[in-house]
Amino acid sequence: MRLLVTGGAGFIGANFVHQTVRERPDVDVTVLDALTYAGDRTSLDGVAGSVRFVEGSITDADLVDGLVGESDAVVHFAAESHNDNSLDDPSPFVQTNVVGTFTLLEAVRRHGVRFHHISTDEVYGDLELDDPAKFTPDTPYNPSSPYSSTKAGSDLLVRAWARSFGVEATISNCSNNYGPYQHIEKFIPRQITNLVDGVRPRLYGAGLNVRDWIHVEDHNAAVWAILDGGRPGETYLIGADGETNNLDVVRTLLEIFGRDADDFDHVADRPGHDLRYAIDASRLRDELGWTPRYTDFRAGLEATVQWYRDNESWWRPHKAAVEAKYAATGQ
Ligand code: NAD
Ligand code: TDX
Repeated sequence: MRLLVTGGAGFIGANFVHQTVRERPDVDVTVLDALTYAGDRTSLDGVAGSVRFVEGSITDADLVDGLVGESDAVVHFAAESHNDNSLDDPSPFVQTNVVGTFTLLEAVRRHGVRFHHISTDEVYGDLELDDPAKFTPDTPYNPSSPYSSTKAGSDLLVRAWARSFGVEATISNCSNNYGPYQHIEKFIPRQITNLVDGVRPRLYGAGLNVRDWIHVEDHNAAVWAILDGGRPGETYLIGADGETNNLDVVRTLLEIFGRDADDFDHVADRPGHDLRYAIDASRLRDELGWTPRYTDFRAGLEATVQWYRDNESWWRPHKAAVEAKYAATGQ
């Protein structure tokens, strides 16, 4: 199988490429990545000999057409992915997430290529803290931020191309990922690298917002289950029943670092901050037999802390600039 992976130099995409090279030696992987601030070619160093890397944008129709024409399937991770950045400047979010996905869809339509679209639970908006409900594939779309609205737009394009043009497409909407190679602008690696530097973690608002954490390896195993057995036109929700509020995540990290439980700061809240996400992954579990392997969140966090300790050269060059940007918004 010839597989085109967009965004393969980013967090989840790079982990997907590592997992694929490790577990699927019959798959011939090409990565298409624009190497934005979020892409890092060194994240693929361990698999460089087994993967073809093409630097370019998913909005480049000619480049995309050529690469899709040489592929049997496309897994589409590439995106602008950070909510806080989308509040500062939504423009690249519209370009990459909406126009880029459209560009890929037109190419897979022309060439009759299987397409899997990676998306987020944030397209469903948020839930109340005391609501027993979780997101299901039937939950109405209700995105809050420029990021989640452009992801919602891209999902709807995929649904329309599947229905109107018969494109063989599947969609997955996953909850918050953690693990190696995550950009240090994101919550967990930001706090881990703060703690490595002896800096107090930064909690937006009261810290009661809930995220449904899943290890990136479990997300990517689910993506492979969908590629192998997913029904065209279908949406699969991916989550591992990992609901935890941000305060508890920070307290667990402080404990891992041997610091006092109150050794953190509350900072300015995110405008429009979604309260709670929660995934019902029954379809994925029942139809495709997927189960998560990383069910001990604390053990997963300890391993992730160790990864950031062992790979300081990967993140250190970006730390000062990331923190300077947050400081400008009081975060
Ligand atoms: P990331 O920001 O770490 O990586 C994104 C990658 O896409 C980078 O390598 C970047 O260079 C590349 N890219 C950006 N614009 C591009 C363009 N125009 N052309 C080609 N490449 C481009 O993101 P991530 O956290 O790995 O997220 C990957 C996907 O998973 C996204 O679609 C995101 O919406 C989705 N998702 C993420 C999470 C999460 O918790 N991180 C959860 C659910 C879904
Ligand atoms: O310093 C921080 N302090 C803090 O309290 C940061 C960076 C974040 N937060 C909070 C905001 C959120 O409630 O932590 C939570 C997680 O924040 P992010 O890591 O920015 O993730 P989130 O906004 O939930 O979105 C993530 O999950 C869904 C990914 O970035 C998205 O790409 C994905 O779609």
